[in-house]
Amino acid sequence: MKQERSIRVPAGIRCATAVAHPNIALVKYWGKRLAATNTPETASLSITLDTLTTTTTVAEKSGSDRIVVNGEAVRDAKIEQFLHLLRQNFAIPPLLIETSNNFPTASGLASSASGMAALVTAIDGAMDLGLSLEERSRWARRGSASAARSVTGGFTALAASNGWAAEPLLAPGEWPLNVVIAVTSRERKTVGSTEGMELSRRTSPFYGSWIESNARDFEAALEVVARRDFSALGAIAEASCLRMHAVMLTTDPPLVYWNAGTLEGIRRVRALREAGVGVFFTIDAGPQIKAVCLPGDADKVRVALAEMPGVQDIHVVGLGPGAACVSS
Ligand code: 2P0
Repeated sequence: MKQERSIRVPAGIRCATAVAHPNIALVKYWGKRLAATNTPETASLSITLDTLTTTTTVAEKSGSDRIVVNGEAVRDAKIEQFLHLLRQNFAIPPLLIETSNNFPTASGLASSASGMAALVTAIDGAMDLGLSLEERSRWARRGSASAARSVTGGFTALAASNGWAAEPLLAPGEWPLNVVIAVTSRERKTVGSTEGMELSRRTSPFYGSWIESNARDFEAALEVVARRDFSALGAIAEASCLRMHAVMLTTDPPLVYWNAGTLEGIRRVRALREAGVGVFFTIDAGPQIKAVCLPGDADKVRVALAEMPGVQDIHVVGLGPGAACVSS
């Protein structure tokens, strides 16, 4: 599908626009085995969402790179380092990069995942790098490990067994679920994930047992996704989420990403489940509650979370596709 670009590009200039969606890990990644290559310590399993979108246009230009995020020219160390890395491997000219999110940036809604996935995909399209899906995922991982998973759609695994490239498990339509996201704060987080997970690795007394439990959770999750067992997946996902937050809370200095709305969201999801609703929660490096549910229950979950004090926004989303170029 061709889309209008928000920037005007003269004819003959190499350019592409890509769209990517955030993903939510049900078995979490928190910690790096090798920071130099951004190789995770823990395998992860995620679902890619649909209507939350990052749109990124890349065009060659003269002079130096220019990065525009949500309409504002910025210096972005993560993107700049990533471009430096790519240029060690490919001939890439100075670029105009214009990226925008239709959801809050850097507040625990996985904007770095969709951002890096869209960026790699747009650069691949504009510069004709000819990357395979696996190569694109591996490059996205070098920029931000969770981004490797947004290159693919639906249910995705990211593990050493596939050389730390994302592996699609189920297409979005093969097990349609909904995610109700209650935004309890729009503020940018004070400690980013990269810094936070390194602090955890160095200081949390729970870090070793986190790595061990993650390996078990990942294997079990692969099996329950294959047989589409919703309640078993929920039990694994909630345990993985809470163990990751136990590591965060026992980091020095402590990483407390939750607020009062986050705790109330956990309470409400558990109450809904006791009342027979098919739902489980997960929470990332931010205060937002993500309630994964069966599509027939999405409305009940939305109402229960929307009524919570302090909720600023509610998104009800389905599972979506991997990153793709929409024009080049
Ligand atoms: C995840 N998170 O699995 C976990 C859960 C946040 C909590 O992946 O350093 O932005 O760029 O590889 O990918 C966020 O970490 O970190 C993340 P880097 P990233 O979704």
